[in-house]
Amino acid sequence: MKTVITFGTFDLFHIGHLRILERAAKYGDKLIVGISTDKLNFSKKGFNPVFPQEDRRDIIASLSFVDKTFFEESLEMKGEYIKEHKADILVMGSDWAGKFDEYKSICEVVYLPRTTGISTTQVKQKVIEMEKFHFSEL
Ligand code: C2G
Repeated sequence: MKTVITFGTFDLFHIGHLRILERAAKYGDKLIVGISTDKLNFSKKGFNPVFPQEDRRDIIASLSFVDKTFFEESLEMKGEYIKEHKADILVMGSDWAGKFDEYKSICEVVYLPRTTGISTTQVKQKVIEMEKFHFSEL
């Protein structure tokens, strides 16, 4: 019985998010997802996610292959979360490659390639451009 843990903001849930969670689930028998809180996002990016943490958590928790969710309050607490949830494998996207190697002493650490051509930032930009086009047509 292997437990996989992964972390993310998962704002404006999109196909890249779905794909990494699907692939993470295949590394074990149980998938646990830490959802970055609004406060953590504000502290690391300087702005709040579009969707509040409870909504982001509920969307992830509704996926059939996600067994458990919790709020990730701090990036530095990863080791504690890994131990608390008895995770055997930490899976993260390749944008974090090498960043969590220190946890190799307590679990396996796997970085998976990101899905190309999509990100929350790109979705936001696309909506802004579509809005501009829409209003210029009026
Ligand atoms: N992801 C992906 N492909 C994309 C976009 C994202 O595989 N096109 C992956 C990221 O690599 C990450 C996960 O989806 O593993 C969640 O991405 P974000 O919501 O952007 O997460 P982030 O804000 O980077 O928070 O402790 C780490 C943080 O909680 C990660």
